[in-house]
Amino acid sequence: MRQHLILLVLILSFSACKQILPPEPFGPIPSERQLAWHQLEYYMFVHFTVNTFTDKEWGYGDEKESVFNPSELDCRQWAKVAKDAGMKGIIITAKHHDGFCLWPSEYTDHSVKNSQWKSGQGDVLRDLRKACDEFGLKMGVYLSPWDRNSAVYGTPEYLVYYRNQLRELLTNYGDIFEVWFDGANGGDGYYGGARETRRIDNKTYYDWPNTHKIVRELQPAAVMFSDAGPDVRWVGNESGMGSITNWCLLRRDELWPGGNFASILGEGHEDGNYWVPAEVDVSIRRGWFYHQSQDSLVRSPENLMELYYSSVGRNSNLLLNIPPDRRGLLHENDVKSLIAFRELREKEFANELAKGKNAKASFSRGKEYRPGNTIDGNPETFWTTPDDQTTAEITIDLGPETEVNRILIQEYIKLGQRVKAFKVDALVDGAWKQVVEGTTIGYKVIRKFPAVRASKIRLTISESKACPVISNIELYRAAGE
Ligand code: FUL
Repeated sequence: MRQHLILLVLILSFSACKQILPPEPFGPIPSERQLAWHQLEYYMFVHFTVNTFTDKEWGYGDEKESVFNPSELDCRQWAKVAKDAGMKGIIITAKHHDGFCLWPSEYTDHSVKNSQWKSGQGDVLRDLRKACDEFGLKMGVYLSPWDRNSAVYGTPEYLVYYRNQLRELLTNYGDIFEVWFDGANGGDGYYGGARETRRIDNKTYYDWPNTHKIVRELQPAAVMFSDAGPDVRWVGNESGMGSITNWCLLRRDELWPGGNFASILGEGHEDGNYWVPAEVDVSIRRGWFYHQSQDSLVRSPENLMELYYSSVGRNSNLLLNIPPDRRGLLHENDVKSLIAFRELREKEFANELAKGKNAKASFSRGKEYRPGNTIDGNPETFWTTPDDQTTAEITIDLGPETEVNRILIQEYIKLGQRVKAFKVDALVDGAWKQVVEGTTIGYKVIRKFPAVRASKIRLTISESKACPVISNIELYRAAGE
């Protein structure tokens, strides 16, 4: 009996030794807060302030507080729409460049507390917090560094003011998932009555590292956005276009908010030494703020679907701006379009075709890392190859010929972003036909191709920085070509 036991222990420890280890992470990897952010994918931007009532995009800073007077402001409506639209959170312009605060800041009179709205007793941030909690949404804040109202803007004293406001926002309104630091900076403004032009050196003036410390201290789970991160970067345009080649990596120390880096930010840096993924911010209308003249110029559901492919489909998150109108409500036209976009998206990705099928690979690291892990619906399992194998193919056998025209691919980014080039082929009438050519993958890519009747789909990783680690592949037949 004792001998049997010893034998069993020996066998067990032998097989434990044989267990093949996963690859080591390669290059920079996302932090926990960045991983959580990636999974949000799609959330709402809300631009709302005095501009809504003055019909401007950038307020000068001399607007009377009394102009802010929404007749039916209802953050519940915003949150309900966001939820119904399939969004995961809301980021609000707590303060835009005009300096007007949507919360009753202790540090200025230029806020809702001196407006007509709710006789100065209102607090948009408080209302939004409640609404986000009710609908299970995350909440984020935009606090414009440029302040055209503040008399001290341009002096060191302004930093104290700015940081005090940041502390208020990060202390009094529950959990914040993202803090949005805009890059627009300096120029003419009211500045407490000076009415002049003030220029600042955006590389040094804001002393960003010390502001970042406040966010880490008060909201350790929040990511910080700016042109240059530190956690999330701007995509470099406001038209909704993620870059096809998109590294979640950046040589962050070479960049700063407001610098002239738009052309770099789409692709990121292949050799970046920090994980700083891209966020696509874009408005459902021409302007960021509400203008009645744009009521008929709301993006159509089909156009929003294109934005989805060029953002989420290109390894970026989508921050879609829906500006409340003068009532303080999201306009009917915007709501209609958003909800129809959700329906379109659901239809587009209704029938996943790869799950439960058979997958084979040219190389595999061992059974824990088998090719089937890419189609098991579990984001924590993945297919990978031996360490020295940086090219490989994985083929999904669809069984009977099946029409396909979309592919979704995800790397297991906890181990870094690795793939530099890939292609997709379909086996049509016994011959391989290339349907997609791609570069990077990252958290997620979704690619369209003309519908084919295929019995097999093959993904070839043709270039990778280290052995490829793929967690998910999905195939769809969306309506249309
Ligand atoms: C820009 C700002 O100047 C716009 O007004 C808007 O807030 C946009 C999201 O960022 O830099």
